[in-house]
This record gives sequence, C-alpha cells and structure tokens, in this order.
Amino acid sequence: MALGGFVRLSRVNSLPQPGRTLVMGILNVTPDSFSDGGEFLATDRAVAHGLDLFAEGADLVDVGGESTRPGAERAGADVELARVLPVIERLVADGVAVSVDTMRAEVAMAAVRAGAVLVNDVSGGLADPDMLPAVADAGAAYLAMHWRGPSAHMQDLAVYDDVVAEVTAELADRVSAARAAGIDPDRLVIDPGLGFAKTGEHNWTLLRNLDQLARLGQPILVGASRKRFLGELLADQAGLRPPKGRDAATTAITALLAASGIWGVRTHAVQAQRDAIAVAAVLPALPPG
Ligand code: PMM
Repeated sequence: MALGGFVRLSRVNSLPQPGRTLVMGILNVTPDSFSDGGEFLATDRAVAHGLDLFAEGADLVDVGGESTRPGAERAGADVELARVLPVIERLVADGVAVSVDTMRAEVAMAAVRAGAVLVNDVSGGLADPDMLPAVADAGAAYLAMHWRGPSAHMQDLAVYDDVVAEVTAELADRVSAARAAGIDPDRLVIDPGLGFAKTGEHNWTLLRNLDQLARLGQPILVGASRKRFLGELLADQAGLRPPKGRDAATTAITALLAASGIWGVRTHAVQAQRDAIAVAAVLPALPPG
C-alpha cells in the first residue's frame, strides 16, 4: 500500500511539513455535506474511506461531523462527537495523521485527546469562545478559516467593497486572537474560506490575490475541492456541473497553487492532487510560449 507522508505520526506539536504542498483529504461523516453527504456516515465506511485517502497519499485526513454547506443547520455537539470520535480513534490506531473539522472546543479537545494533530476550525474561533484557549492549552496545531457567520445564513453575508482587503483584515484579526490566546504562530494556518459568505466571483478574486493573504506571514491552505463556483464555471445546458464532475478543475487549481508555493490544499480527490503537486514541483513556472 502506498502511504501518506506522515506514517505512524500519531501526535505532533508542530505543523506537518512534507517538503511540498500538503494534501488534506476530506472525510465527512455527515448525512448532508454537498459532495459526499451520507456516503460515510457509518463508522466502518468512514474508516475505510479514511484509510483509502491515506493510501492515496493524504498527509492529513480531515474528519468532520457537521456539514457546513450553505443553508445547513447545525448538528448538536453530542451528534458531532458520536460521528467523529470512533472514526478518529480507529484511523489514529492505524497510523493515519488526522485533523478534526469542527467549530466546537469540546469536539476539538476530544479529537486531540484521541490523537488528532490539527484542529480545522471553519469559524476561526468565532463560533465558540472556548476554542482558541483550548487549542492553546492542548498545544495542537490550528487552522483558522475566514468565516462571517453560520452556514444557515452565511450567503447573506457575502457583501464586500473589497473582498481581498476585507478577508485579509478579518483573518488578521483571527491570527491576532489566536496568538493572544497563546497559540504558537508556528502551528497556525490560515484559509480564505472559499464559498463561505462568498460568491463565485469572490472566490476567484481571492484565488487571484493570495499574495495579499500571504503577507500575514502564516501558511495558507485552500479548499476549492468540488465547490459550487467550479460547477458554475463548467456549467452547460444541463445546468451546473455536478460535484463529482469538478475534480479536474479542482486539480488544475491545485497545480497552479502548488506552483506558487501554497502550504496546503483540502480535497476529496487525493491522488489527483498529489499528481498535480508532483508536476508543479518539476515545472514550477513556464516561460511564455
Ligand atoms: N470547506 C468545507 C469544510 N471545511 N475547511 C477548510 N479549512 N477549508 C474549506 O474550504 C472547507 C473546510 C466545506 O466543504 P466540504 O463539504 O467538501 O467538506
């Protein structure tokens, strides 16, 4: 079996550094995520898929128990815990490096105790006031995504005069809050949060201007995988391209981001992203032809 970059690394206190763009594989243990909702709700199926992602080359398998698709209602903490904990425990026992996708400190801490090495918080600490101090206390790595409000009404918040300047300033606030809570900046990743309180045009503008976000001095991870703006780009007479038909476009974005040195990408299709990253490593930029 081909193995991911962090075999048997059950606990790290610094960020994974594979020496190339990192690949975070998506494992949604939910009934309602936009692309894979319901596919991996049963623990056994979720664990099997997590092992597959790892075998394909995921450096981290990102386990989430609450859908954040636009319009989604929140799951209760007990439901979220019951979905993710058994899966994380089994993946960690099998030597998989795991991150937990949660906005709740309680879930994050249970996951870290079970061996998760990174807390992926799509709210950047805004949804739960206990999150930043808890992560600091646990010494876990932390990813702060740009977020403006709960998924149920986040698209009403997709209003910007200058999306790049505002997302950068709002993420700068989250970086300051994380540092003030005691999170080590060496363990802190930021993410522009494509599709979270953003239209397709906002997503493209942010992707074109990631250099502005990079000025915050933190590693950047981007989650473009199968998102609606790719469905819009690839739409035809039949309507939006369905989520599973968006992997080639996702991979094209990964190649371009990897060539520009991005820290990480979050994806459903791990092997394709690893392949794109391998190509970008030998062809980082081409002369005009
Ligand atoms: N997107 C989703 C969920 N979690 N986490 C990060 N860090 N960045 C993202 O863009 C992100 C995320 C929603 O997509 P999914 O349903 O495919 O998980």
